[in-house]
Amino acid sequence: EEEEKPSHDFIFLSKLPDIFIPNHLPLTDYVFHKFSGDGDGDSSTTCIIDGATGRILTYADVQINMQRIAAGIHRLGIRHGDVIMLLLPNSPEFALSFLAVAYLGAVSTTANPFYTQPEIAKQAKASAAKMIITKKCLIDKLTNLKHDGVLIVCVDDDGDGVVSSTDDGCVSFTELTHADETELPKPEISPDDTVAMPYSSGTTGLPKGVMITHKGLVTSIAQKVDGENPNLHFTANDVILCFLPMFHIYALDALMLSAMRTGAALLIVPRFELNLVMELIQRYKVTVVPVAPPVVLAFVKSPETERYDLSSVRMMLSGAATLKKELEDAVRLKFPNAIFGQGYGMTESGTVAKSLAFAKNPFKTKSGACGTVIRNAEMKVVDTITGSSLPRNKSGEICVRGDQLMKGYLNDPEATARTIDKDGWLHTGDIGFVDDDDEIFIVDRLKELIKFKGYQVAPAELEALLISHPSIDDAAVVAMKDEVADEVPVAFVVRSEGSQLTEDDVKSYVNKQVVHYKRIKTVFFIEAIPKAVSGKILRKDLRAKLETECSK
Ligand code: 4UW
Repeated sequence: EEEEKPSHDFIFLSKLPDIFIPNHLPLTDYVFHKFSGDGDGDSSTTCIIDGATGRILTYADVQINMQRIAAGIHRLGIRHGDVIMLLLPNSPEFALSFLAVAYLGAVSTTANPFYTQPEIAKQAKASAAKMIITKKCLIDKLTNLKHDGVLIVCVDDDGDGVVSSTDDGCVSFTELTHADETELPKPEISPDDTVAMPYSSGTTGLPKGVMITHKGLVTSIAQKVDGENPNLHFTANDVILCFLPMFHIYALDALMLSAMRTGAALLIVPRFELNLVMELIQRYKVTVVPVAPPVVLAFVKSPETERYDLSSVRMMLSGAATLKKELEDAVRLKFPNAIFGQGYGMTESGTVAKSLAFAKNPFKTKSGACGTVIRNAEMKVVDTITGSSLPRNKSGEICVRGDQLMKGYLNDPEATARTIDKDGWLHTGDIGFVDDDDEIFIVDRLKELIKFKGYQVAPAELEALLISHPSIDDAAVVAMKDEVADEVPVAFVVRSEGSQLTEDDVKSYVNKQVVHYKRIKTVFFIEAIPKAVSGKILRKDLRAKLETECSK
């Protein structure tokens, strides 16, 4: 007997109408359109405030620097489609480099400056980076790459603009900013060219290069900040705080580029330090504070919030990880003048959802929701077993479709096909539902990904390291719940016969090879890793084991 199937998908849309998105434009033309011939922007307004030094760059400064750096990079042999790694902490140089690479039609692969030497080498090699733009204090981690012929550009640590002689074989960043922009004819760029290539493990496996195109990024920005009634209402009067890492899609797309599109000022801070951040909010009358859940916790727990004038803040947005409802309710009390809401996104898909509380004409929203699907996009929720689409209030895998999606993973068509199906739906690996008011609630994660304070930890990467140890026969890594970090990686290890390997041996072997948030917290020795016949690790069983047997 034939099963009864719904004849159509249940598709969810934004409550805001679709708009025209000029995604035929190269990214930098789109971002600075306000400041071009036919725009109404004032180029003498502030674009970037360097929180570390107080230095200010206007929109005119940023655009001329972008063009000069592009000319400088071109002069060093970089061409359309070449990959440049940005290995920089949050700084004006990060923003300028990203824009210059985009302007040239080249590709930025962004990496965490805290990565260890092997982590950097892996990404540089996989992405075939021809140049790395970095800081003096990080070049020791690049020695091998330099020997392999990768060009290293170094931002001077003193930042005084003096061209320092480069006895270390690196090009000085100042040499780029002093290049002649008239030397470079305006490069031809196609909307489908890759412009950004952050690394993400997606729903499974090792970190992969996520090819984000000009069209994709323009679409994602427009979905948030364009239109008569923008979903995320940034204006030229806003001062937007940016301590979230700019190498990650959240800050890159939803903060840096979205701020520039609207003519707002971006206050760049190298790292999150609560008192410094509150001091900056007070000094620069910050209006928008984008956060991740651990930062919300820091604000809520701090007895010192009273000592600062935080009344300028009108908007606080959280994203990148699950925010508990109690925490959201508590932080609202600390910022009574601010609208609080969430965004939900993914490296591969840009922003998926944004709270409509941030719209120019806002909607009422509920605490705990991570937003409503952005405009000019479609969302559906599918049954994880049958794949059929589900109606409101039923949980399943969240899928999204639209021009904002990545083009695919670099050199990995299989992983691309697993993530974006033949009908163009990107499968997020997140479990959630859409309620009667179009608000999305994420309730679980189907994919392997572990998120430590919103940072990605790919179990497969740690498993590969563990198995490379001569006394380890097999291993599996899963997330354990943690009060502060939300999730931490823990390992199940099968020792080889006769081995006396200890928990400390395992931890010190892995942990010196990885950035701090990938460090294994606890090791459990077991007889065998539970696996399906296909060989797939049964992570659910291990997570269940954690909750029952392993609570030590
Ligand atoms: N609630 C629960 C959330 C949430 C969440 C993300 O590291 P990635 O690949 O990417 C990000 C991107 C975050 C982001 C937030 C807001 C925004 O506007 C934007 O624009 C680009 C981006 O974190 O990790 C993706 C995974 O992180 C989880 C979820 O599992 C998702 O698939 N995640 N936001 N509000 N979980």
